[in-house]
Amino acid sequence: MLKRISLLTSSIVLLSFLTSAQQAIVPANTIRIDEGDSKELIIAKAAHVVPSENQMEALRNEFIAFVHFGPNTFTRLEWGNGMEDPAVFDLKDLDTDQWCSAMKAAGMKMVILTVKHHDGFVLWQSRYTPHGIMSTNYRNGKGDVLRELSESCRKYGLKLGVYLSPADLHQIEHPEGLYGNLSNYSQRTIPRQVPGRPFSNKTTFTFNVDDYNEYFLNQLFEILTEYGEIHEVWFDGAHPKRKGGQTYNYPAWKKIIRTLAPKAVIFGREDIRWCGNEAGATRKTEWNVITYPDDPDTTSYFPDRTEYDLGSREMLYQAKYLHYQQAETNTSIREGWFYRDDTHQKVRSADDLFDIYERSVGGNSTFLLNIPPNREGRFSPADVAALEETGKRIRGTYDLDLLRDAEGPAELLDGNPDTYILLEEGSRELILTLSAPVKINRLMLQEAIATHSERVEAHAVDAWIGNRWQEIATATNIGYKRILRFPEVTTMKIRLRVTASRLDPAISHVSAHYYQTRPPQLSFTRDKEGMVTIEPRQADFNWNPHGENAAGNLNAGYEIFYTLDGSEPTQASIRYTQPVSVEHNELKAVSFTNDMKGAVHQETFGIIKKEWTLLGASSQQQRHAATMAFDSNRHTYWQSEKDAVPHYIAIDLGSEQQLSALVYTPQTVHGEGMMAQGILQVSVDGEQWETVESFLFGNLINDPTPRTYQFHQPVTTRYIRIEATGIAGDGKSLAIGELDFL
Ligand code: FUL
Repeated sequence: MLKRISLLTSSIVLLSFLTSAQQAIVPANTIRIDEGDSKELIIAKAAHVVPSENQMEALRNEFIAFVHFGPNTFTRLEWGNGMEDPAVFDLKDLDTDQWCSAMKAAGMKMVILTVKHHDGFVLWQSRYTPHGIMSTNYRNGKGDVLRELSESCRKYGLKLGVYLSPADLHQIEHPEGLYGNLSNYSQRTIPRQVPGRPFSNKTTFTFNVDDYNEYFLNQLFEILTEYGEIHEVWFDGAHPKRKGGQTYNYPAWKKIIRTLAPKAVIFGREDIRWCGNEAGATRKTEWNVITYPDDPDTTSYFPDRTEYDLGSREMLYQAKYLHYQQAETNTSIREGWFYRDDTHQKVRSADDLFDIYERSVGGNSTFLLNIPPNREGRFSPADVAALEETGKRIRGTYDLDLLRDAEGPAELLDGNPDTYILLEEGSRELILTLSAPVKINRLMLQEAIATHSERVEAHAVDAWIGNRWQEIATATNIGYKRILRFPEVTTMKIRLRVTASRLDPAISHVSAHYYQTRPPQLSFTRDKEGMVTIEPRQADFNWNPHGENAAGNLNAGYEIFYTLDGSEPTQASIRYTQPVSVEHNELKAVSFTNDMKGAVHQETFGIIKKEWTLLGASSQQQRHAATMAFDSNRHTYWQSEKDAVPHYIAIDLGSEQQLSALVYTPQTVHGEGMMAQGILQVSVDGEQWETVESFLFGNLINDPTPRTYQFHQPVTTRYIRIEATGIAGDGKSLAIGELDFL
């Protein structure tokens, strides 16, 4: 039987329909598992774990912006070292209105600014350090990016969040730096008063903390009290370096945030978790009710959760605490988190962004997309165009509900997330009937998670076609939102079947939509002989980013065209029929469905590796031979023996070549052996080596995508040697998925 329930009557009705296992359980953000709890009771408890009000608000934002800006924008590095001269931040103009207008056009609801990245440089007028915008020429040292952005946010109706990096290389490296300086813990008043710079907010706090925690708390006080309401505080788990056994006094940080920013959710701690990758992938089943070994309300330990089966029944059975902690799917619109240039740095297409939007927002997660401003203080035109087009497609698809005139339970169709239908065991089906046929290829489903948690474990949708029900889509959980994608059907009747559930699920929304399917996105693979295969993009991430509704089956009847001279491919270019031989030039390809053009995919290939031979390597592990570093297969990799330093590889290219850049592809199987730093040597005889370049790659552990290092000037050589001088996370062995030279 269906239960029609509105919010007002829900608690009364609820009580009368609860089974005995459920009766004792009160919905809460965290529920403890007690010794001896049966599996059934654990699942019943999980089905009562609900988001807090702030978490619910954050879920409803759906699509939000990240802005990485700072010295790295000017040095073109992913990670700075903390000892940059502040003058490198050579900002002359800043147009935060332009950022906000582009975000609004994309349909974003909030922006999170990196007010301090790992290099420790601050983008606001902090009282507590000179290492920041106050020591640059921008507005004669009086500039404040957070101030300008907060004003633009008010103007454009966007919420504001702050990223304040706990890792702080300036405070680590500077002789008087506070990070890990082994200072004593003592009672300190926050904020510390600075003569001539009074605060208008007179709240004070006293905490027992050391120098770095005091510094961090003072800065939190500034950014949470002087820039209007802050809606998210983002604590990055990444640490390029640590020092002095520095620990973080998280209970104090939390106290300050909860007091001064009562509407803020905290990322990287109990409210919001990292989805586990920086590639824009969401798990096929993304549960937000997850497990903790300690009470998340009092613990300070929040490790990154990268398990694929997070929140599964098997995981829940091991729990000590069950907690609602939603995933944020964070990725960048450009290669890397900071702006580098408009020529080499790839920008995601609207096809790609819309696809990530559907998989993340429609996969029980929030889409946090980074758009890094350029050195003119603006979003580059390509980024703006992609944002505008993505917003247009989201509105074009989801603003129109094709079931708006359907007959069926009003609670599902009224657009009110607080009304829902409770599906009891034995009748977990819903039918929606239209008076005229509609063409659809998307379905959006929501559960009433604020009151009933996430309960659906599996579901299927049927359409009435040719006088019978035909299954058109299946998926696992729903939670806050599930978007189902399927080949288009024309129908007058839709049926939702919940096929597995944790207690009775409360469905609050069903709508149907139509998206004009685009020609497929493409991918390239090149073999050792230099032959490139072009095909529709498959999951390039082992989390199967396309989920069960793989994009592949949505596309039919497309053609692929390509160019090798750098020009934009059209239907007049060469049609792709079989693998193409690509020397070291740029391949651009695009797919067309009739006259509709897909997103251009491009890649600059390095010299062909057919003639390469190994001259020598420091060591190699079993099954990970040094030759795997250049076998044109990024799934195999060279791994050196631990501590066999220096780790190096020397290669004979077979003939003299002119090289202008090195491309390092890390292995992606595990986080070990990332080449954070190295030198490049050349030789005339393969024996005597001369160093010609040294390179630095940041953020490889969280984002193990290929890195390109452009040489200061081209080198002509037959023999090349690469030596790692630094491994990420102080690793002891080196791994190389693939090496290429452009
Ligand atoms: C990572 C950082 O190391 C990157 O630089 C970036 O800020 C990203 C959002 O998080 O872990």
